[in-house]
Amino acid sequence: MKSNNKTFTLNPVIRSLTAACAIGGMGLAMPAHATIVDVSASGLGQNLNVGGVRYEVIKNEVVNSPLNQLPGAGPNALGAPRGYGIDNVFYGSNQNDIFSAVGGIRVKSGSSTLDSFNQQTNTVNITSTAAGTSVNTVSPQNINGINTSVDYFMSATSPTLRVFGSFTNTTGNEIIVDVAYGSNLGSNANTVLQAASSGDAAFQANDRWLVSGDSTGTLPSLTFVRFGPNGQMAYATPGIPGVTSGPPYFTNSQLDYYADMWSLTLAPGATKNLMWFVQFNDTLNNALTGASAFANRDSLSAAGLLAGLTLDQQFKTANWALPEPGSLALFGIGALAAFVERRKRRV
Ligand SMILES: [Ca+2]
Ligand SMILES: [Ca+2]
Ligand SMILES: [Ca+2]
Repeated sequence: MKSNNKTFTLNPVIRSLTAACAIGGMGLAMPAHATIVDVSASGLGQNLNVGGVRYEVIKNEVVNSPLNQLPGAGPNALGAPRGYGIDNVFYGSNQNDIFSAVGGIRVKSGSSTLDSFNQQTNTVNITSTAAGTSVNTVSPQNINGINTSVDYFMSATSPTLRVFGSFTNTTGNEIIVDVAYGSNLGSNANTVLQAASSGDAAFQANDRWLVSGDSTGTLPSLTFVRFGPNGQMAYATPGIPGVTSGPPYFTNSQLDYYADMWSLTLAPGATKNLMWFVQFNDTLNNALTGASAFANRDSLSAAGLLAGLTLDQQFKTANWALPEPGSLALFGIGALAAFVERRKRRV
């Protein structure tokens, strides 16, 4: 399967599926480039090269530490099953693996345990456009009453990954949902916090993004984008790259953990989303230049990083605030705003 200038590596089962579609011919109503692919834990996973980044072995049950060590998640990998995510990421001239899996979440509602998200039916939907490649949930996982999905968008125009989690309360009661997101970095004991959005290289809870690096210069700089201006912040950050983390969250002292925790209050039937980004850069300077894309939702839109998201999805994203009134046109809703204004005047 070829699409634009991106390379797909599909496992054999999917290759035959794709071939069957092609043989099926023009009558098929399948959207261009959309493919349902296998992400079963026992399968080979999916490999994608997009935007200069290689995302490798995307499948269920690959995300482990640090999320498996958080309170309520069980003591270790044996007691707490792994979750869906991207096992290996490669970027830049040095092709070392950047993570021990990234892009996974754990979810807890009420007094339940903090459970790993895995793709139900062991499938995701891969769609490619000029903007990038989407890897989307096909069937949400019901985690203790919360229908949960995790979608990725890999930009074709910058080395940037978007992770988009969606949470819908399927119960008849208001629920408080805890979401844990993070990764164990491949920079290990050499992890350093290089920069943060506040302009220093020190962590505060209101730093919207962090840049981590590798003191040996081997691995790229990683920009972890946590939330937008006026968006909902994490209520706890058990793991900060380059800052020693340990008790009460973790047994051992670690420099290479990134972990944020979010709390969402969901009315019956309500949906809220959380959106994070990871950007890969060869140098700290490039990371700082690249961070301008994360200034606000307008800059995200201009950088093509909201591609594929509906307005409804954008409006329900708790950690990125609604666009400023002056920028509504950028989101294609100027007409809607005018309509709302007219209604207001009529009342
Ligand atoms: Ca890995
Ligand atoms: Ca590590
Ligand atoms: Ca700071």
